Amino acid sequence: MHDSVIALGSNIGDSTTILNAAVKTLHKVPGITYKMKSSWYRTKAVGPAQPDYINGCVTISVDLEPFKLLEILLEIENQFGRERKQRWGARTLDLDLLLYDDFILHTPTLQIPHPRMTQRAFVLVPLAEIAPDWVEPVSKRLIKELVKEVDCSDVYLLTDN
Ligand code: PH2
Ligand code: MG
Ligand code: MG
Repeated sequence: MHDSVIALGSNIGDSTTILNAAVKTLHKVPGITYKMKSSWYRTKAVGPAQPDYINGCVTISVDLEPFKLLEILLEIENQFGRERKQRWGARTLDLDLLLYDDFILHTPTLQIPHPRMTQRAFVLVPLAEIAPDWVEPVSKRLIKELVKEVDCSDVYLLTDN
């Protein structure tokens, strides 16, 4: 079994409902054992102008290799009506494979750790809630240390978690 982290995001539709349903879907996938879920956060969009996101993270234990896990994540995104029109554009559901044990993988279709995770407060704030002592293998630094170095002022804990 391998430990992995998935980041979830949505900024089209009833985002909290979509994200909770996506977590339930992940839960049911053979080969995925769901471990912990962060709170949901409302976050200002990074990139082109678009509505605020709801973001969060889950930790899972997996019996699947990284490319198989990626394929499953893309299938679930499609199941929730994901359309790819613009890079970094608005979406009903985004599932990003952030971490997979301490693997470092650079391929055209999959990079682990997620290459921008160490700069993104909308990833690090929820992740620090559930995996503060995970070492990000490229920087070799703890999530709880990395989160101190990003501007978290646009990340708000949702009250109805
Ligand atoms: N995802 C993006 C682009 N910008 N901004 C926020 N706040 N949250 C996201 O999940 C997000 C984003 C592309 O994946
Ligand atoms: Mg993303
Ligand atoms: Mg994505």
